[in-house]
Amino acid sequence: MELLQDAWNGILDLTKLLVIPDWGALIALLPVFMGIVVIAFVARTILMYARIGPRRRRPGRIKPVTPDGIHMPGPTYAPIFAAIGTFLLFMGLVFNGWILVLGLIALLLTLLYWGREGLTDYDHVAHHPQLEPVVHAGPPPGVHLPGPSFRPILASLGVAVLFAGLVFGGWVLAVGVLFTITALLGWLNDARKEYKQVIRADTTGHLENEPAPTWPKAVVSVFAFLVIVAVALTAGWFPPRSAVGGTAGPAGSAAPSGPPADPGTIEVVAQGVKFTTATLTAPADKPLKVDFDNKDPASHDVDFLDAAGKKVYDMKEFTGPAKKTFDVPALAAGAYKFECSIHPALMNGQLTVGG
Ligand SMILES: [Cu+2]
Repeated sequence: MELLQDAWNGILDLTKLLVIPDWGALIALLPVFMGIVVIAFVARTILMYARIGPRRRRPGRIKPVTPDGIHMPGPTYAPIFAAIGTFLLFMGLVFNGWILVLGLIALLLTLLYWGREGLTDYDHVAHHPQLEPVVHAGPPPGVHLPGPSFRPILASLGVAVLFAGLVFGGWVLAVGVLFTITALLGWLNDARKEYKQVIRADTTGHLENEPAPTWPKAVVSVFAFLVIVAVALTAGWFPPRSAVGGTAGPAGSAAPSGPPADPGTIEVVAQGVKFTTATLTAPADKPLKVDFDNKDPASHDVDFLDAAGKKVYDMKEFTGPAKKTFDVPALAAGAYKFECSIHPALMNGQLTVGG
């Protein structure tokens, strides 16, 4: 009797799992169920392909026939090599150092190889007497093509200045924005004129072509001038700017005349995306302060790197013109490098920590 009861309880426990499932646990298993469904689907697809008759699986090879007058370049490994070269180059951009050099060389070699393939192909075609030059008769009737335009070139010039402005800030950015907006508005205006012509053509049946544009000499000259002025202003080449920060600028080099600086304080000035000095000194084994005067309307910082290139001090960058003082933990005696992490190629120098 006892045995029967136990068996019955066992059956009830089992059915309980099915009748009152633990929903939380089931939902947690959902990804597993999804995985099973995907695996089942893939397995079914593989099975289907496996069961297709051999005739359909491997149709007879059709020899491609190129139409008359059309030349197709032969197969080449150049794109694959170029892809490998580009891959190495991008790895180099991430990891820097010798991988970058290797990537550059690899990409250059593969592109040269590709160029050679192209030239071989061209030579092959060039001596082909039957090939006629292709003459474009213009668009077929009923198709309207917009005329040539300098707007895309102007717009890309504007965007180039804009991006330079994003890096260097200040007036360059302002001119870049102005340039880009002007170019885009001009482009929009061209499109509006074109659209009006097409609408008119619907009633008159005659589509007048816009006259070909002349070289935009005036626009390019004005903007070239503005860009030069903006670069000069941002870099602080103009006398007015050094007159504004005047006493601070030259005084930086004549620091001894001011109050004697604490030996543990390092003074750094950034102006025109440059540090005003290439060498700094500091005492060893004592906490330091960095007085950083960022005179630029761009973001800069001052990081210290040891001889191995490891960052031993990482300042938080800030946008000028502004002056901030930072605490730096004590450094051991030795040669260090200081740089702006945003413009390391333009802003760097040697920091000597001596006993
Ligand atoms: Cu910087």
